[in-house]
Amino acid sequence: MKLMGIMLGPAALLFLLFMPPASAHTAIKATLPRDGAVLQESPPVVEIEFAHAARLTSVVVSGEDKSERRLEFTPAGSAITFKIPEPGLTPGRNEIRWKALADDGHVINGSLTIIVKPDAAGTE
Ligand SMILES: [Cu+2]
Repeated sequence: MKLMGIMLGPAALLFLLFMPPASAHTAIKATLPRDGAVLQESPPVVEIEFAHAARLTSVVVSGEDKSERRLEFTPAGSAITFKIPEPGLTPGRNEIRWKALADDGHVINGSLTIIVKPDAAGTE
């Protein structure tokens, strides 16, 4: 019986793909109120602070009824900290989703959740 050895060529070398460093763009450093905060009422302002300058391009909020509402924010240009005045959060769970353009040109996005106690007075 003849053994027909099949010689596999030397294993193909794996070349590492060039990966841009993850630190090139920015990320959220802090928000106010913080993600997951439980409040008695909608906050007068929501602040988003990035680790590096970015340009916020879109902020939307969806509440318990899942309908999306676009929120205004300042400033319009590149900044570290953005303010969303009078977000008008509704009782229950509010998910605020943001998109931004980092200074390295990457689109970044994220969300934070703020819960307004459903039994808060003065809601309609
Ligand atoms: Cu980047």
